[in-house]
Amino acid sequence: MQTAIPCTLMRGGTSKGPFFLATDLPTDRAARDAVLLSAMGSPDKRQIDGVGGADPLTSKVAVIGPSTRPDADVDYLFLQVVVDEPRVDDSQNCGNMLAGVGPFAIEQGLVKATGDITDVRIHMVNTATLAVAHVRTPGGVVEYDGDARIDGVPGTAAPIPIDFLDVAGSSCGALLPTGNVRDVIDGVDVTMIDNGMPVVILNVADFGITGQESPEAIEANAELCRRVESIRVQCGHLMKLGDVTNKTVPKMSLVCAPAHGGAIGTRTFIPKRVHKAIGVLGAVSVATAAVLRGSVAYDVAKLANDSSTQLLEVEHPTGFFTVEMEVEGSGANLTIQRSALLRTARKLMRGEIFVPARIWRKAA
Ligand code: NQM
Repeated sequence: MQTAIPCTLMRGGTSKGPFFLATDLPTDRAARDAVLLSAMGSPDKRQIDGVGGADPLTSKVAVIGPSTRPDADVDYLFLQVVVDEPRVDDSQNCGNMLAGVGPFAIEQGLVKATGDITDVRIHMVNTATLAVAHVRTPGGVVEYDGDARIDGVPGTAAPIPIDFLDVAGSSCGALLPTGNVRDVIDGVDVTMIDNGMPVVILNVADFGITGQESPEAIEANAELCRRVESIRVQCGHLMKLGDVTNKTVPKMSLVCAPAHGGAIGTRTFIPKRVHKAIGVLGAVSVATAAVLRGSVAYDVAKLANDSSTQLLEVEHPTGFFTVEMEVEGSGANLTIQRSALLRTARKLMRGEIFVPARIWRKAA
């Protein structure tokens, strides 16, 4: 016997995974996690007995419900289902899956379409922060087709611009969790920053690479990975994230001067595997560090100007990620007025996921 759970499989930005209504999952956390592990096929590096895609970027789940906050339309809880461990992690947000939240919420009747563009105010539960997604809804119906292109996704789709309203210090309590623009860990200069995602910025030169290597080549460099992880665990405490040995934050972004006409080059550990591109909020944090005078990123970044509004192209292994930033002040006194970016999403499948009834019964 198996239990059927309604769900919609969506691509959100450069990620993919099932979207559930909160009411369709067990309310108890351990029970919910057991159901999701079974649905995705974890732990197993191939996730052969589930719908997970055997990669951190395709082993993601979004849980959506009516907002528990008066200033938002819906709640969005992001869950990272660890591919090869029996673990579901809610310690980070995901700005890619976020792109699917507006369309899903409208199609599920949680938000009413209003005119050609429907603004969906999203309470991102993981970080208690707000985003506004602008979803195309001509004739009251979500439009997926369009001419927006994002690196890492073939073809084009309808644009979903997203504004982040208050993400500075989302997980660490402050944009600069240590109060410093720069610290030294294991003899290496680092910038610890959280503008939507806790990220530790490192200079590639301190690790003997150029920053143009493939993710696979970097992952194969065992000594580099060991050094990065040692710094990460120490930074976790300093960033007020506690023991991060088993957490997916902070991310570790090794930065270099741009090589393809952008503002800064990156190779980002998320945190054990190297991202094939860069996470959305990870890119926002890196872009913020790039305009932060005195930071490790500022050292290598090439900014078009020093105005308070910047369009920054963050280079990554498969292209560019464009972040729009509006800032005030500088150095440790920098404040963020606005961060915005463009994503696309696509509904791929709607139906039911089946989990063994014994798992659901244990959950119920
Ligand atoms: O940073 C990968 C991704 C992400 C997260 C990761 C994300 C973000 O590419 O907001 O989108 O950093 O684990 O989906």
